[in-house]
Amino acid sequence: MSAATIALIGAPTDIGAGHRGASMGPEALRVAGLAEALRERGLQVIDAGNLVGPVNPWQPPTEGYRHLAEVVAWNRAVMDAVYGQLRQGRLPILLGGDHCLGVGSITAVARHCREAGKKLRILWLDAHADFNTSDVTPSGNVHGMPVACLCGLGPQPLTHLGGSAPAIQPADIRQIGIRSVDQGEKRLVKEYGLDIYDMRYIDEIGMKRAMEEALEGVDADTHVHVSFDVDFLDPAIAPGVGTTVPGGPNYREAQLVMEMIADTGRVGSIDIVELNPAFDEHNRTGQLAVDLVESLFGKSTLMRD
Ligand code: HAR
Ligand code: MN
Ligand code: MN
Ligand code: MN
Repeated sequence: MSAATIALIGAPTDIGAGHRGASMGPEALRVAGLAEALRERGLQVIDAGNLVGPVNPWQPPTEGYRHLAEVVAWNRAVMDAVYGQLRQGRLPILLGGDHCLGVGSITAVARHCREAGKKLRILWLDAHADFNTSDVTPSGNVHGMPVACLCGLGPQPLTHLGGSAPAIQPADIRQIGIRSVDQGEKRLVKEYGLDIYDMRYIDEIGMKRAMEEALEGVDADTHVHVSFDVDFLDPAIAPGVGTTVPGGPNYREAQLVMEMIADTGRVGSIDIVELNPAFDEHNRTGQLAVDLVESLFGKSTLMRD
């Protein structure tokens, strides 16, 4: 387990989402005791507070995007903050906010990996592939587009957020828990060759084997980034998201995912996104997210070492 100090970075916005309320995610995670739970595990945690950015103007799409200028502003702030923490040797946890922020977060992580000579493995835990473009998006919501943007497909200010594009290669990423992909998006993920462990595959081979495959090749030179979209979880256990999709991982499957990632000892950065307290029940989804992130840092039922 990495002994790096953890830095919590709040990004209170729903600028890329189709429902309001993910802007309350950072505070819900704090109220659920994220920092305290990690400290209890013996980890050093600093809370860097919240980033600031434009308010949500709640406008319809223009040229295929909703709020593109505001999305770019938030992502710049996220990229700078995440990169700043990585540079200081800390392990950033981005508290979203909606998943459009994955562009800024992962652009920063990719730069850090290039500079440190590390391989990057992104584990994208989500119900959605988030590989839409302005041509195929059914909504214009940029939270459905971050993986495409990171792979160089999207509006120039997002694809080139870090200066050059693409920020990552499709081979850097494994998507787990996927069960909602739009028509045009399906064509694109095939074309780009994304490695997707969808729910059908998980049903057939089981979560253990799926995760073994998703983690294959992770070694001492790998920086693992976990982009945890809370809608990854089955809505029966995690109602507090804007875009629930039935048929997600249950409690034990989700724990196993986190435990197996923890076992690599290579987690270097995390996003917790799409938590939406406006849809939650007494912050139970926030508490579950904290519980799962504890497992990502090695909490498990029994001592295994
Ligand atoms: N695929 C749909 C769209 O692009 C819904 C995307 C929802 N995305 C998230 N993040 N909640 O994964 O509009
Ligand atoms: Mn997502
Ligand atoms: Mn999602
Ligand atoms: Mn690192």
